Amino acid sequence: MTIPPSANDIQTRQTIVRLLSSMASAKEISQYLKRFSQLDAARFAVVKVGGAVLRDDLDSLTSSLAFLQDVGLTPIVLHGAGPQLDDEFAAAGIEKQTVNGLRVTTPEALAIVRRVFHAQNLRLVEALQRGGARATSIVSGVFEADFLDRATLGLVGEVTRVHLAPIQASLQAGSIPVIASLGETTGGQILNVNADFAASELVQVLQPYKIVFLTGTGGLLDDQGRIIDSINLSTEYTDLMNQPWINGGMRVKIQQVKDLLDKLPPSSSVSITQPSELAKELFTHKGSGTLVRR
Ligand code: X2W
Repeated sequence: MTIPPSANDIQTRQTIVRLLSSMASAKEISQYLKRFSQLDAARFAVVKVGGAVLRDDLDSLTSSLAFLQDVGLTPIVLHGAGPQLDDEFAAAGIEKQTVNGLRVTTPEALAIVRRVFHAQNLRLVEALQRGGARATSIVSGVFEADFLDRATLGLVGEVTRVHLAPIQASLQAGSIPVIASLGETTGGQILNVNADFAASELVQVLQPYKIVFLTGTGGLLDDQGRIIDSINLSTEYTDLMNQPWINGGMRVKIQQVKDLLDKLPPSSSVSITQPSELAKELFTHKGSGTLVRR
């Protein structure tokens, strides 16, 4: 197989070839590489990284993303910071309050949200740079937002417009855009935006070839705690949502993925996996984690 010229370090090339050939045939991997390389950079992949992944799996995440850059591909990364916010709220003695999974955000809480998002963003960018990758920190300028429900949720935003210029600039420089899910109103008020919602808005604008959610669990789990390979929403959605073993978090996730896929072309799919499986998900027919189709 041919590795694009950006993988110019012999050792990196050898590692890549070894890693890939252990997952699937060279022919299979080459097909995907070729397909991805022909796409416009902004159409390759949006990877949403949950805060739990940043906390528990930063090394795998960093090497998986750097690996993509080694083979000449630049994913667009959007991250959350949920568990880190929980910790900081607890440390500040602020009680966590959520409505439908969204964090009620007072002005005092927003100060923490901004600080934590900046810190987590920088943590990932610096880890990528230490791992030899190029990465650009983007904590503002992408998500224009409006108050979602000011009376109930306070300083929480829903995205009204996505500005691609900062992302395009990063991609043109061959640098991985690492985006925090903070929004800003036209009046300049910063708002806390749920990272899955922000990812969904970004994906609707970009319509990338691959949409990947990296989570701590590495996929959606069945009643035995095993990862479900694939879900076809058109035939399985109602049945799945009626299962007693589907827990609250998973119900919300399935609902969010369905809402997202409903707004995308019928051929679209969403992959839910873990960082160490990202290359397998992207470059093999079998994939990894859970593939959700419409
Ligand atoms: C989220 C933003 C962080 C997030 C929050 O405050 O927790 C709202 O709920 P994960 O790690 O991707 O869940 N915002 C409004 O979504 O992070």
